[in-house]
Amino acid sequence: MSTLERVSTAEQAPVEATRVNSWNGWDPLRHVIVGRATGTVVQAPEPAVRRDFPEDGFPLGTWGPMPEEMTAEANEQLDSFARLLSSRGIRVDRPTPLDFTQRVSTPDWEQESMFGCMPPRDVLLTVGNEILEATMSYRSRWFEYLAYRPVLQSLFESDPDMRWEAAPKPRLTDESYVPGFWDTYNTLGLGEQLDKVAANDLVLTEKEPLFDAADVARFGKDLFVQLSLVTNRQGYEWLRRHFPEHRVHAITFTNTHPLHIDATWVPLRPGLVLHNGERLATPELVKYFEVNDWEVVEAVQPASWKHQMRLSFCTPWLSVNLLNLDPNTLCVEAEEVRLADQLVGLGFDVVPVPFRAVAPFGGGLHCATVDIERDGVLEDYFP
Ligand code: DAV
Repeated sequence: MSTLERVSTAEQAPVEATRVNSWNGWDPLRHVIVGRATGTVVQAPEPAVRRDFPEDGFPLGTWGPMPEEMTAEANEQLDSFARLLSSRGIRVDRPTPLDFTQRVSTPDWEQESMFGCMPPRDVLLTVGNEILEATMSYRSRWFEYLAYRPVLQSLFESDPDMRWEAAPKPRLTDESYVPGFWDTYNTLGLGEQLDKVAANDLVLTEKEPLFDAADVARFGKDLFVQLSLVTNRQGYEWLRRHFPEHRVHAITFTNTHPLHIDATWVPLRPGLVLHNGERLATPELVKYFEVNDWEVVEAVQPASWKHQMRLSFCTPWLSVNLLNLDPNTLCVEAEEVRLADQLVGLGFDVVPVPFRAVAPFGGGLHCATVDIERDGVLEDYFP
């Protein structure tokens, strides 16, 4: 049926066909979710996380909406990024914000606030035709999936092959967290902290499976799961059993505050991974890539972030938090000129995107998006 006939005959707008399909981070992008800054709060303290920004009006124990002017600026950059993607023919969906200042509870706990609907990459994991809602491990993020339900519902209605999955909702009782973790951890020296990271002896216990979607890096048949402050071994184990057709690896890096893999070990195209060399990979991981003829390139230092770190819990290494439009084209934060030069030298076309104002809302260009459709099929890049 032609578009014209459809318009003239349909009383209700027909559901436009969509296809959920994405196996890796580099295949040509067709359809994506872009987060929103609207309503984001500096969340109330909870066992898993404590915000402490004494210089910026939110000392430990206080919480509340992000400053209005910061939210507006972040939304401008997110909206113009969404327009840029649309102008390249990529379909863009957006989450529906809730009142994130509201208190939430389950039968086991109450939490004074929620968080927001940036960054979507933390909450949703696309593997092939499946979109999986992560467990999350912060009580403030327990209900965050609700912001994505309108998009997921419409994908479910328009794509008969979409698999819509949710990992078991965690209880998040006090037993899921190491008591007094932050008081102890913050007094340790660098070496002791790194030992704990390597042993994944961090804030989460092994009481139940916990993971954030952004701790999973997708390389076709291989999925790399970073054990972190938000992902425990049980979370890895759940993912391993959930994706029996994949090789699922648990990995760590020398990062004292590991939170998501996508500013550390970043797939750029088949055979090329960008590495934040400040966070060392284990010899086993490096070897796995090398024996399969992958090149591991160390990223140049990030540009200076000066005063742009206000209320941010990310590091300047958001520089490497890139979004591939296809295997040859990368969206790079506009001020990361040296990184852009490095990537051009590696043969990429670079699309500069102003995105600094989004960082305090939880991430960069990769964090702020979730793949819905990329061309391509499941391939084994580590045969
Ligand atoms: O600076 O490594 C990145 C957060 C990505 N979601 C960092 C945090």
